[in-house]
Amino acid sequence: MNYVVGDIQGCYQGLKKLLKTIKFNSSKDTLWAVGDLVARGDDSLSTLQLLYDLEDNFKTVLGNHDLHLLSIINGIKPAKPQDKLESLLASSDIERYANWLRQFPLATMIDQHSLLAHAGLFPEWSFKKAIRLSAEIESELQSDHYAGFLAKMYQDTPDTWNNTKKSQLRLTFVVNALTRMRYLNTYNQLDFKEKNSPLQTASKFIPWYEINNTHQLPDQRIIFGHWASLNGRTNHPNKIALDTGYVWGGHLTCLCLETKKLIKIKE
Ligand SMILES: [Mn+2]
Repeated sequence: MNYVVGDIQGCYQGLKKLLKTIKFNSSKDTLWAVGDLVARGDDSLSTLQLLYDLEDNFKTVLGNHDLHLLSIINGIKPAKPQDKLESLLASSDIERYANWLRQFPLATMIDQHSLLAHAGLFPEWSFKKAIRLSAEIESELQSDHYAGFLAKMYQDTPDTWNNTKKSQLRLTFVVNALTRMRYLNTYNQLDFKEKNSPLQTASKFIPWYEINNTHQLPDQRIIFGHWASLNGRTNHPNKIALDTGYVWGGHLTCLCLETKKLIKIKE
């Protein structure tokens, strides 16, 4: 079976409980994650240990917190106390985890019809385009100069997509769209200030998944995390939100690709 789990964020006990609930068989099943494996939860170190030990039976896309961890490890960003990363950062295995994490993509196909990306799919992109753009980031992250790439990545602009510009700014937009996006305005500009659910938000902010993507085919679906305040609701059956805020006292949600069932656990 293939299972896709929402944002784990260092919630080791929750992850263990989920794997037990779905009777996860680490020699037969594959666990996919939407990213944000670490940060804010109680035990990011044990979480990474468990996932790392699943070897080829675990796959993920990277989220903003995962990239942030790589930046902390490389001295680009300070660790925030609320991320609770102290024991992970102090671990003698931290370099091994960093080198493991930076092999993962920002967007990937998990079956013929399903795209996985932490924040979602920018509405002007096809699935193929997202995969191609993710590959541009992968080659940066997997290079020897990846810390230099991370150092230049932190900014909110450009907020519009410019297809032709081959530059660091183009890569910054790709990272932001795939790992941080929630709302756009009517000009398809990314907005990073608003984090609430659409029910509590002014209508000038449009959730990315409400914008018609003319490239998305009827049989294609997008699976994403990152947005806990959605609590799994998009009202679009082919845009599947799996972050249901376990780390904030909500549920850890998991989709079984074969049975299409959602499994939810609570602390
Ligand atoms: Mn996130």
